Formats: sequence, C-alpha cells, structure tokens
Amino acid sequence: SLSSKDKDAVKALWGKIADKAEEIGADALGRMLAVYPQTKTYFSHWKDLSPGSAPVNKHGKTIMGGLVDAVASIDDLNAGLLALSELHAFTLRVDPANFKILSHCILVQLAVKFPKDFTPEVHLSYDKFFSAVARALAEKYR
Ligand code: HNI
Repeated sequence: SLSSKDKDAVKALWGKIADKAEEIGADALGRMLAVYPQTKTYFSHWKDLSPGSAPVNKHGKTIMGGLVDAVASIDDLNAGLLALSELHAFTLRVDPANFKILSHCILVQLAVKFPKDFTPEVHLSYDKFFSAVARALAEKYR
C-alpha cells in the first residue's frame, strides 16, 4: 500500500500534472485505444475513436478529473472512488485488466512530459498509486 512518502511524491508532482491534465489525458486515452484495440469496444458509441478526436480529447479530460478525485481521497481510495467503481463494474462492465493498460499509458505520458521530475522513486510511487486506484475501481467487481 502507499506509504506517506508515496503519497507526498504523488501530490508533489500532481500540481504540475494538473496544468497539463487535458493534454495528458487525451494522449493517454488516444494511445490506449490505438495500441490496445480491444479497449475500443467500450466506446463504440463514439463517432471517432482516433487519437486527437473530439470525444477522445473530451473523455481524456474526464478521466483526469477522476484522478483529481483519487489524489484528493488518496488516504481512502475505496471510499473516494466508490461511485466510479460502481459505474465501471455494473453499468459499463469494463474488464478490470484494462485499468492497468490505461494506467500504463498515463505513466508513459508522465515520463515524457516530466523527465526531470519523474525519477525512479517518483515512478515507483506513481506506479503504486495507479495500482491502488485500479484496485479501488475494481472493488465493486467482487
Ligand atoms: Ni472510465 C467513464 C474515470 C478507466 C471506460 N471513467 C468515466 C468517467 C470517469 C472515468 C470520471 C465519467 C464518469 C461519469 O460520467 O460520472 N476511468 C476513469 C479512471 C480510470 C478509468 C480514473 C482509470 C485510471 N474507463 C477506464 C477504462 C475503460 C473505461 C480502462 C475501458 C477500457 N469510462 C469508460 C467508459 C465510460 C467511462 C466507457 C463512459 C464514457 C462515455 O462517455 O460514454
């Protein structure tokens, strides 16, 4: 689980991420859809699923908003992400394996956008954070 050092590292870089959240979310989501085409099935009601399209950019921003809530509730992710977990489990029926895939795509963006800040230590803390977010999002599947 996340140590207080991990939480501090996540919060410290989050300030910078927030400034570029739209860009990061859009790129990560566009990459997920392009590189892991099985993830497209959940978004088949969108007109255009290609990277940079309007719905991809808009939903990238939405996902980052979900992560803003996650950072805010980092001390109790299960409670903070309860509604989102219910949505993804019962309504959207997203295979939880895909949480890892999207998390990875976001990590790539952090590494690219913040090469100096994204030290091995910060990388590890963010990796743990995304694992905890994925666990919390999958909580309602059990
Ligand atoms: Ni996800 C909707 C956050 C992973 C498929 N998703 C949302 C919303 C948020 C959100 C916020 C909007 C909720 C609302 O309308 O109240 N999703 C997150 C976060 C992660 C994540 C924080 C992981 C880091 N979602 C995924 C994954 C998939 C996914 C991995 C599928 C591969 N999400 C969806 C779909 C919707 C969605 C589908 C509805 C989109 C729409 O516009 O119809």
